[in-house]
Amino acid sequence: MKKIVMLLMSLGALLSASADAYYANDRARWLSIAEESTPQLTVTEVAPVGVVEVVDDETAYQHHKIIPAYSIDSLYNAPFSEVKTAIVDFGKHITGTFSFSIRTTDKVADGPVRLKLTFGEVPSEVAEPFDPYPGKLSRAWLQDEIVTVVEIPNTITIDRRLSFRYVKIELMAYSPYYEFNIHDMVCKATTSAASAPEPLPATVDPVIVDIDRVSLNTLSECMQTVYEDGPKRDRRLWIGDLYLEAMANNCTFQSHELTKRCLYLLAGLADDNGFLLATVVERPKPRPQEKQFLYEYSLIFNACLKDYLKATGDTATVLDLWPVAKRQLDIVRDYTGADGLIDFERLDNEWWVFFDWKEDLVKEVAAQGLAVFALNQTLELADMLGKRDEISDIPALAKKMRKAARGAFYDKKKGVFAGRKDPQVSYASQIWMILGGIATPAEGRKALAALETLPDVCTPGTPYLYHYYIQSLIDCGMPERAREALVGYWGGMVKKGADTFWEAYDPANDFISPYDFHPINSYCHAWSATPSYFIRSYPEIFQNTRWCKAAFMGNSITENWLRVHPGFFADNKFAGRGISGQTSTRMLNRFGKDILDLKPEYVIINAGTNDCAENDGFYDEELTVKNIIKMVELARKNGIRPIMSSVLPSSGFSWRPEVKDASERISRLNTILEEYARKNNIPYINYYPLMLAKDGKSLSEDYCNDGVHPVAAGYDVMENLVLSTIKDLEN
Ligand code: RAM
Repeated sequence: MKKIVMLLMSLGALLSASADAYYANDRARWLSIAEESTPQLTVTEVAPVGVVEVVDDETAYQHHKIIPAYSIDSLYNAPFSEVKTAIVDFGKHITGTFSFSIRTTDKVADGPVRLKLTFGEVPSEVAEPFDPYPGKLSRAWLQDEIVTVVEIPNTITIDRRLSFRYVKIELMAYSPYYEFNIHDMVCKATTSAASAPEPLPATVDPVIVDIDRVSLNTLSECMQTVYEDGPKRDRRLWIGDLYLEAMANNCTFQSHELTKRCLYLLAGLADDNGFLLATVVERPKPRPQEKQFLYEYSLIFNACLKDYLKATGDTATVLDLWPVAKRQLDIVRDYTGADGLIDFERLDNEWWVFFDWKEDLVKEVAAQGLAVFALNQTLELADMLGKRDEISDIPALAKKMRKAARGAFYDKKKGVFAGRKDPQVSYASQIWMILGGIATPAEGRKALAALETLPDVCTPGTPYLYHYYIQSLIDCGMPERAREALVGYWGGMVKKGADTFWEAYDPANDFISPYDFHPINSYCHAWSATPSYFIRSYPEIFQNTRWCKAAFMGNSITENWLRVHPGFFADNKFAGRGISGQTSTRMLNRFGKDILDLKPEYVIINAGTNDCAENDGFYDEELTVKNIIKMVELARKNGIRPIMSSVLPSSGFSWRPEVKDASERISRLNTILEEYARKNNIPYINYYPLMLAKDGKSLSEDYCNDGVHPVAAGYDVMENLVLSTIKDLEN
C-alpha cells in the first residue's frame, strides 16, 4: 500500500526525456481506434428471486449466512411501513442499473418516502455497518444510496451502475397518513461478452464445471466497455487485469475487439516518455491515472500483445503497437546492473513493484524473474512479427540475467530461491523464477514442493498471484498438483458461496482485505477469472480426470434421485445418468457416451421398469436381460466395475394401464438378473424386498406417491444399500 502513495514521485532519469518524444504522431489515431473498437453492451433484465435474512454463523464465510425468508410477491404486497427492512436476493451476482417502483395502496401520498438502499456482492455488505469507515479507499465505493421519493406512484432508477446480488432496503422516513408498497425491482444487467462459450463436456468433474461457471460469470461481468478490474471497484482498466482477462477471453467469449480497444487505450495514453501507465479511467474521457507506474504491469503489456496476436492473427494492430512494446524493454535495460541483476533498491524506490497484496512480501527475486519473463515474451512476439533484429541485444541480456539470478538467489541445499538481503521464502519468488525460465523444471518442482513443507513461507493473498502459481505448476510438470491447487483455491471460494470470484482470497483468513475493510474488497474481480483459461486450455489436466466414484445408469427413478438428493451425489462423487422413460435398449445406446466416457470406478445399472411398461411398444424379457448383460460386459471391458440392481416393485403403471401383470414381470426379471449376478460374481443391490408394500407386489406407500417413483424416504433406503455395497467392495 505504501507504494500507491509513492507513485506520486518522479521516476528520475528514466523519465526525463523531452515531452511528446514518443508516439506523438500516433496517439490521436490510436485513441480513435480505441473509440471505434468500443463494444456494444448486451442488456438482460434480471428480477429478484426472494427475500432473505442474514444470520450470524461462525462457520459461514465472513460469519454471515443467508437464509430464505419469504417470497418476493409477499414483499411487493406488504405495507412497507410494517416491513421497514428487507433484504432482497437476485439469485446471482449481476452488474447493471437498478430500478424499483413505489405505489400507494389506499390514500394519496401526502409526503415523501425516504429509503436507504445498500447493495452487496456478498452477505457481509448487507450485514455489517459501513461507518465509522476504517478503510483506505474512498468510502463512496461502498454501494449505499439514500433515495427520497416525493411523487408517488413512481419508478426510480439509481443513477450509478451497481454490482450486487443482494439489496437491503431500509425505511428511513415516511408519512403515517398513507400506506405504500415497494415493488417491481429489476436490474438491467450489462456485459460486452456476447456469445457464450461451448459448455464443458458432460464427463467433466462437476467441481470443475462449477468453477468454470463462476469464472465465466466473473469474466463476463468484468467485461464492460473495457476489461474492468471489478464492476464494483475500481471499475477501470489495469494492465495486469487485462492480461489475465484477455487470456481467459481468448478461450471463452473471444471478444477480441475489447482487447484491441484496451491495448490501444493504454498505448495512446502512455506517458510522454513512452512508458505505460498501469491504469486508465474511461469516463468522462479516457485518461490514465497520473504517475501510476507499476513495474510488472508495464512489462506485462508485451505478453498481452503477444497473446492477442496469437489469438487473432491481427498483425496490423500488433505492428502498429510494436514500438510501445519495444520501449517497455528499456525499463529492464535501465534497471539491470553490470552484474545482470535488477537494481531492486532503486526499482523499489522509483516504481510501484506489486506482485501481490501482501504487506510482508519480499519482491527482489520476483522482480528479476518477471523481467526475464517479459524479455522472453517480447522475443517471441518479435519472432512472430519478424522483428528480432530490432531487439538484437535482448537474447544476451536475458541470458546474463538468468545466470545472475541463479548465482544470487538459488539455495541449492534447500532447493528454493530467496533474496540476498532478506532470505524470505515466498510463493512469488519460486513462481517467477519458474515463469522466467530461470529454474529448470526439476528445480521448479523441488521449489514448489518445498513451499508446502518449509516454515514461514509467504503465501499468496490474491488470485492474481495464485494464477501464476497454477501456471508455474503446469510449466514445470506438476499437472496433478495444479489441478488440486485450482480446485482447492477457487473451489474453496465456491464452497464459501462465491458466484463470482473475489479480488482477495486467503483460505485461512476470510477477512483479508488490502484496504483494511473487507466490505470494500471487490468480490467480482478480473484477475480471479482465469480458471476458465486453465480448464479450457489444458483439458488433459482439468477435464480428463477419473473423478467419478460411481455412475448411476437408469430411468426416471435415477433422474429424480439426483434432483431429490443432490447432496448424495455431490458428497460421494456419484454421477446421476438417469433419463426419464427409457428402456434398457435406450440405455445401452447411450452407455458409451454417458458411462464409458465418464470413466467412473463403478456403474450401478437400474433398468427394466420401462421395459416392463412397454415404453418401446412391447416387452421382451430376453431382450431386456441381454441389454443389461451387454452393459455389464461393456463396463467390465473398459475397466469399470459393474453393479447390478433389482427393478423396484410396482403393481402397475399409470401411463400403461393395459399392463396387468407388472409385478409378475418385475419379479421374474429380478430373479433372472440376480441369478446372473451371482453366477458371474457381480455385486447386486437388492432394493426390491426393502421397498415392497405389505401386499407383496407394490412399491410401499411409505416410499412413493404414485406407485412407481420413490420420494425422499425411499431414496434414503436405497442410499444405505448403495453405500454399504460400495463399502463392502472397497474392503
Ligand atoms: C487493485 C485493483 C486492480 C489491481 C491493482 C494493482 O487496486 O483492484 O485489480 O490491478 O490493485
